[in-house]
Amino acid sequence: LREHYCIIASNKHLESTTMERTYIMIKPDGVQRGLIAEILGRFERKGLKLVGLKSVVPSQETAEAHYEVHNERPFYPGLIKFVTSGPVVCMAWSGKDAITVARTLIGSTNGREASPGTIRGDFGMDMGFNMIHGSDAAETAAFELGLWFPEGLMEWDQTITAWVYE
Ligand code: D4T
Repeated sequence: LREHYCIIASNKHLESTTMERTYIMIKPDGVQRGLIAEILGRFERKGLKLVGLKSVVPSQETAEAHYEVHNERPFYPGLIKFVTSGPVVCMAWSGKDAITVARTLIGSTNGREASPGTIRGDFGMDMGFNMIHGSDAAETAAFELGLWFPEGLMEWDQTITAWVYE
């Protein structure tokens, strides 16, 4: 029993070191197309924990900061115009390897190439209207969560966690 307990204790320790938070955003096309519940439900059913949720019309400044890495690219002006054109849904999800898990749920950038079963693969047909954003690395997740949720995120215990992670 003692040995078993130690394994559980050490697994828990290991898991806590890989817990991540990621910034996910349903873009204006996803909102306009009525896909909020469909998209949010996929993250929820997967077992990720919701630690931030709101809807805003992004300001020019926030959109430019978010996409700063692309500011030399030809599609940048159109991208900023698009993302500031109406409401987006800002979400923060937490879980083990949450950044990669979310990117897998989302699928490749271009919906025509994204695998069926992914959000973009199931609902998207183009690059510019790809419905959703997900942080691509730990550093970008930290930056984006701070940018979109300056008020901070929710801390709460989700009772299903014991049935999601072994
Ligand atoms: P995001 O960042 O929105 O999760 O998408 P990706 O990580 O899958 O793709 P990205 O950073 O390369 O592109 C950001 C954003 O710009 C749009 N885009 C991209 C575009 O309109 N035309 C293009 O040629 C590219 C490469 C789509 C997503």
